[in-house]
Amino acid sequence: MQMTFRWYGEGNDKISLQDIKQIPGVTGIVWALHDKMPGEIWSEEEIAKVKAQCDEYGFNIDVVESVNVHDDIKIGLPSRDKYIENYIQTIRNLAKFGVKVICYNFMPIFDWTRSDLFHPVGDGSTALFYEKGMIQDDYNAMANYILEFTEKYNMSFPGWEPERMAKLDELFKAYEGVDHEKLWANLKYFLEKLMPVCEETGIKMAIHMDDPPWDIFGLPRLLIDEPSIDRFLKMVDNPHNCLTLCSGSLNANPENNVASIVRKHCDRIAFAHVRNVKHFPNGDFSEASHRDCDGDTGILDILRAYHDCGFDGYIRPDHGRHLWGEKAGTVRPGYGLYDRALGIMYMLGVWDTLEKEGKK
Ligand SMILES: [Mn+2]
Repeated sequence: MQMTFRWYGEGNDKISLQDIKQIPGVTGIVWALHDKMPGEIWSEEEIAKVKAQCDEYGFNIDVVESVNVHDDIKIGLPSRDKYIENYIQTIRNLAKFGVKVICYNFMPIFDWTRSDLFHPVGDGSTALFYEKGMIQDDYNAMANYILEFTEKYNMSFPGWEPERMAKLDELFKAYEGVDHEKLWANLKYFLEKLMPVCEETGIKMAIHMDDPPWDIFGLPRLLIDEPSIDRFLKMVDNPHNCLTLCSGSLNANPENNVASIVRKHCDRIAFAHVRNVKHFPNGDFSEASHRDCDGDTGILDILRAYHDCGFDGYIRPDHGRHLWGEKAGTVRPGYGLYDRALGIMYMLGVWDTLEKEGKK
């Protein structure tokens, strides 16, 4: 496996490449052009700039997270073909700079969804939190909470572009009639158009799991469990149609066994997100440290599964807690420096042990 670290870019992330360089074992930066709206072409000049910044520290830019998919593609409007053309051009441009994996998601309207971004864990740290009772019928309350946060701290979150969020009611109207089957069909249409250029450039499209893995606010969600992953891979059965297997997203539903999905589909996992989740009896959940016993995700089983399968794809710690003075305004929610660095050391500790044991 190849260890990576997500970075939001110069001027958009308080963490520097110099900081990341000091975490042992990181070879690649997971990056994106975060000022791009879904549907816009990423130009060669813009990509070259990030490549030069990462080159300076000896990091590869093999993995992009994310090239966001325009709503018209998810809704299946006639205008989708134009946006798919743009997406294909972006794939070609990225391939010229050595990019190998594109992580994306196909969630309608909202990206990951939480009710509290800085919830006390109990030891002085904070973490992302999902209160089930708060994410039911009223999408405006949840959206306002996130948008007030991003405005107050002058931050933007991927998938939460203020331009899109300003038109929430309109967006919900546009998605009327897009049920699960329609959304599956639109995803298939999108991927089938992309596969020839993926074959030509070698780029793998790696869909991220839906987070949380169930319908919210009446919007359908597709990548939610093992049967839906089976369906997705079979629907477009091409080695360039891959997964970003996100352990934390899937395990928000405690019925999901992530390690068993790894064993079943390891050859189609291009990118692994490792995140730990702690469940509460009422259905709420909190994100937790990467240490196995701090959550319910089965981090050790998952790492062992990847190791047993000889996984040689990309991996990264996913969301971490906010530690040691990291708080709202100083850190991107879930993307502080310290807990993700600790997560890497934990994962490498497990991995190195498995490697050593395997050689005995
Ligand atoms: Mn993830």
